[in-house]
Amino acid sequence: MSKKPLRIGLVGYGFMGRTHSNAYRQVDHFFDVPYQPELKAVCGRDRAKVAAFAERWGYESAETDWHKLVDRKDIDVIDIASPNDTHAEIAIAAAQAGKTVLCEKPLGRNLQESRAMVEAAERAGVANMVWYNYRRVPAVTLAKQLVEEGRCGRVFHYRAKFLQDWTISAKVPMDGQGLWRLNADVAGSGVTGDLLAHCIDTAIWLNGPISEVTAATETFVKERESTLTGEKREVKIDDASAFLARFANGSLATFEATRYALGHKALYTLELNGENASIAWDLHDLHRLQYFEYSDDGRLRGWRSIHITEGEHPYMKQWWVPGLQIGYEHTFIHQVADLLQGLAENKMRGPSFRDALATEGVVDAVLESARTGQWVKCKA
Ligand code: SOE
Repeated sequence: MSKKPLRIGLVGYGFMGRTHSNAYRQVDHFFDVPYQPELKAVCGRDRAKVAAFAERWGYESAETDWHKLVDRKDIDVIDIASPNDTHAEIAIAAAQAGKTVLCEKPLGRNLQESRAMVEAAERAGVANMVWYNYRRVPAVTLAKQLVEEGRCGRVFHYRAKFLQDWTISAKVPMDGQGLWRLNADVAGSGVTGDLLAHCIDTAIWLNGPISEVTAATETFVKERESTLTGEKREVKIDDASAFLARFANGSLATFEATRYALGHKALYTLELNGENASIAWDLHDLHRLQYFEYSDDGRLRGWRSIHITEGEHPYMKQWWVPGLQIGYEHTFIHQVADLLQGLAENKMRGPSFRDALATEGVVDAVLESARTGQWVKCKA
């Protein structure tokens, strides 16, 4: 039976453009989805690069002006995978044009942009989703199921960190592909919006709203050369960010992110400690979930290291046979599978723009607290 097409218009051909494109191409090989994604067009500023990307990934056409993409009648979904300073304008125009809007994280560069995006999507009544992909690591989805089943009981602690080391050298320039993350005008913030946003999204999903924070940030390298002008520019992003938080459920949390933790490339770890059970996960070992339950027979009680490859585990029935693991790119495929199912049932799976706004509220509070040295209440 032929499936209904879902015609995709992607903006951006960098790292995230590749992860999304791969997901659209792979999803129906593994998941029994109600729509068939059709790669209609990819849009980017550099004509030669966007044409090469279209050719490689099988997009039917390439555009260099996103306005044209949004105006096209043969496109159902605008997927924004371009740098953060483009998110709000494109998302708002796409919503007004009645498209389904997907956006890479973070939602906007700041709370104001993010609020405008939520308002535009909700006013237009269009389906929307943000690519916080780590929710869909099967081990993390299992953690969510365990929490929802009430296995942990009252939660006392949440702990998360996201450590990288790629900007330690003062010679790393800013601006241009990938390096726009070091320019606050483009990115909005540094590791708070880029890395801690992931930790915050998962934390809220697993443990509920965060009510207040107290934070410290640091910029270790104060000037970097711009690849665009060749001149030195002041670095205005936070290179490192750490905060304490209180959740609405009364639990206490610590969060840390940096790009200066030598030896760590993408060490995202999380841990939740409840009165009956604890859960821990590590992106460098993403196919395992660590679980400790007090009700186990005392003689055998200890941390279980669960290899998440069984058919009973979230998403895993669709993949290989037990014992064989999957990886990073699959999280995006899972997100597309959930997107297609949600659209068919008119019941979108999160994170929605509004869910992502809650994360932006925490990011904003962290940055304000780092500036003022005060505890700050989170508001979205
Ligand atoms: C930064 O290096 C980065 O690519 C983030 O922008 C992504 O969101 C994260 O998943 C991996 O690291």
